[in-house]
Amino acid sequence: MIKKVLIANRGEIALRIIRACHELGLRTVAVYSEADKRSLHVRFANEAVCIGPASSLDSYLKITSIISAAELTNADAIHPGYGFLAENADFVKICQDHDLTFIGPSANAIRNMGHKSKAKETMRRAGVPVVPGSDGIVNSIPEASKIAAEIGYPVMLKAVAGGGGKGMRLVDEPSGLEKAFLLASNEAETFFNNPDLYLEKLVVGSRHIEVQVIGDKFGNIIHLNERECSIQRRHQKLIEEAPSPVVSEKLRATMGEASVLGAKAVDYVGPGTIEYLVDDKMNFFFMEMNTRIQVEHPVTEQSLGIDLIKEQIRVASGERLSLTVSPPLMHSIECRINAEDPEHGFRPSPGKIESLHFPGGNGIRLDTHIYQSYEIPPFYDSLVAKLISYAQTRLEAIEKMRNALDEFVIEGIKTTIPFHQKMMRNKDFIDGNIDTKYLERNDWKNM
Ligand code: MV4
Repeated sequence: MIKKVLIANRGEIALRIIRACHELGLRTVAVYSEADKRSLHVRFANEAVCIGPASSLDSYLKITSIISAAELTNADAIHPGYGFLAENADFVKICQDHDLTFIGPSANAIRNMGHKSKAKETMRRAGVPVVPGSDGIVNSIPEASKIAAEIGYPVMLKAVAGGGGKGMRLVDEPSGLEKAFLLASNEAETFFNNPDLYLEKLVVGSRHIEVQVIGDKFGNIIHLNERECSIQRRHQKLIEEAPSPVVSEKLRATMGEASVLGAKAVDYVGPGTIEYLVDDKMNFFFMEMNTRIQVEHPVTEQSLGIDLIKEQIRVASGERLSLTVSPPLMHSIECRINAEDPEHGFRPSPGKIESLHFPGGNGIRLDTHIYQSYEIPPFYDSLVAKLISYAQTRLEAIEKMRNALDEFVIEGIKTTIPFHQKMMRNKDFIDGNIDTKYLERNDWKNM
């Protein structure tokens, strides 16, 4: 039984988790860096412990400080949120060694899905469609060129320790392979301390569609439909929605069933996401599995009328799944409001919020940690708010989002609100004609 939860995170997700804990009657402990002492997660948790200076490496990523804070406050569980330690298998083991319940999947599941070519092999064996490519690591340039010739160009070289686009290279023809291999391998070594690469065929005209799954400790695993996440910029999602405007009931069932098989293959516990590339013929291919609660979980929640964080805590404490598979009830859209200047290449724009007005009304949800006179520190992620709309139809959800963005006032910093105001009036977005390259091909200012 969990009684007191330490939240090893900051910002909007720390608040989101604190609220869910309090609804469940659980006590909460916030941890914070010196830069976050005026943050709302510190005020709204029952207790708060300062764990170090501003730098993430010395605070939110510092395992010894977080474990000490949990022991000092007698917490019995740790919720990692997303980012930071959420997908660190060593951290899960250390929690277990200290009799702390890690609110998330097993260390094994995290490790298995963190190695991208092992993850792909696990999924392939479970019956999940994967992109044709190498069986595991490609050890040399000659081996890579042999496999590339077999499957046909263009191909992608990807880092096994990668994810999110780093250490990834597109190769159009045989002459480009050697250079791409060396560059990708070097980048992988620099970013992940692991130069190993795998190779696969390029999937063209693709959308990013992901399936939410959730499992309990009794081996029950269900899927909770898909999210469309194709509006991205440099591998950063900007808009997500549920359901996808292009997924039929039949495809939803097929992708859902495949995702459950994949999650079962790693005895998955808690909420997780299976990411797919979906090509122009609606073939879907496994890309990676995220073994955490994701930023965009609210669109699934608002589409189904559920609370994923509460369910995550319940299954971590050993309860049976209480959710069931059901078709989307509502359409929900999320706009990520970042402290960035979209007029200048989305460069970071931290600083003091001088004036603030929140939108509201029927079908609007706002997950945020900001308040008037709050100072956004420059050390962390630029996400300052998630604006979520939900309605019976996609068009109504877009209309509600448009109004909410127009009402939203944040002065003192630049935000991505003007970008979203444009997108919600863009014909291609309204028609659902979007793919992962949309923002590369189109300058948002001219849309
Ligand atoms: C691909 C691909 C096309 N073909 N793999 C990007 C991040 C990483 N998770 C995998 N990524 C891709 N892998 C094959 N075989 C295109 C991408 C990709 C992408 C995927 C999802 C969302 C946005 C993207 C932007 C550029 C490339």
